[in-house]
Amino acid sequence: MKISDARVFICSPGRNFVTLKIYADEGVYGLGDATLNGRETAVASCLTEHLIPCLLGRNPFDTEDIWHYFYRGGYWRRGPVTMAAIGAIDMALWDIKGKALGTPVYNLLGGKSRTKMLAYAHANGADVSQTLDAVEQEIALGYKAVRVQCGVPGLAHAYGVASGGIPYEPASRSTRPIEEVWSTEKYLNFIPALFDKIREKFGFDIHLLHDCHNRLTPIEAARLGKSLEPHNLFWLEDPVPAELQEGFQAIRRHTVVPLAAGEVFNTVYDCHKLLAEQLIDYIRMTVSHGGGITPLIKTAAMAAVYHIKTGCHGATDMSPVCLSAALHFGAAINNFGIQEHMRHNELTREVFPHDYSFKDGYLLSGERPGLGVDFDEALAKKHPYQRAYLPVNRLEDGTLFHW
Ligand code: GCO
Ligand code: MG
Repeated sequence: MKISDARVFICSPGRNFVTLKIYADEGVYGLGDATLNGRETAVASCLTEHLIPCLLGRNPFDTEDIWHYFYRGGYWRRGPVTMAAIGAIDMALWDIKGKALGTPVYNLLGGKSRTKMLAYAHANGADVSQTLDAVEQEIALGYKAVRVQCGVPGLAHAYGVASGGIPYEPASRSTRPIEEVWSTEKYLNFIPALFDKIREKFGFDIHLLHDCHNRLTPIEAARLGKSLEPHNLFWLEDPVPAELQEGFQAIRRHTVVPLAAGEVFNTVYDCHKLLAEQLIDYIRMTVSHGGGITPLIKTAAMAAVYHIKTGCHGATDMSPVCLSAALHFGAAINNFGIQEHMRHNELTREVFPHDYSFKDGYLLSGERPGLGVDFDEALAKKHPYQRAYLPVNRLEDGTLFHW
């Protein structure tokens, strides 16, 4: 079998997606998700200008060698743009393999380690009462795990909070990034009381998660973790920016709150210390930004040595192709932990028809050969790419801060 062609599509059915379609000479094609929120055309150009020309003529079954050819063979290694491009190629090749062999991808990764994957939903509101309602709605939909984010009194915007009843994603289609204003003091004074109210209303049978979105220092994160200990969080996510892996040591010294990190990691070298020193409990890399199924299987194996489970990133900027790949990966590995589930809108679901499904708090990978996702090119064409930006964050005195 040979790769005969590969094409990149950028569409915007409500938000931008970059999709790679690789064609093999026996009429089989595979799909990969190359979306990098706010940097879509950079990945598209990396693929079309640099990687695809070296892919043509290769045997799509050689996923291991092709991955190393692009990772190790490219002198300029790593980085989100390159790794999202390599990740899309790898995903599409596994899709081709599955289709050519007539079996779902999980069968090629070790078969089923479980029948269903625990999923967490998003509940967010501008204030406590809206947030409590949002948690109630997600529980009513069947979720057993809910990530909770809430507006912070005194701040116009808080990370993860929707405005006007729409999901807080996607990035804004403004000419420049929106600027938000942040106060760690206001946030830290507010969050413990929020979780008091949630536990009071919903009890301890529901898993609760919370994302700090990189905004704390290690000692601030330790203080928050300690104050949330009575609430048995499933995890506290991205308490500090993980560029400094050692930054987690101080948090660990002071609190037993489970920690999750890794949605912005692109290779195992972004987290090898976090894993080997047991500084986190869940690794959040996912298939697209983590460079594909091929490296993620190995990262998960390394994590398993240290009792660390997976918790793949699954915001709507992972297209259904990536979510499906994450579910096949999650079905196959032993140390699956949880899967983020931010529901795609109706139009996205039409552009990417798929056979994975949600039932009673769990996601089920489909049974179709390959990844079980298709791409409606004609419909995608009707929704062309529009430049969009993630926000920029400043402190109240104007200092540029992490978003
Ligand atoms: C999450 C993430 C997202 C990111 C988004 C950026 O936990 O799902 O933090 O909300 O901000 O994926 O593109
Ligand atoms: Mg996050």
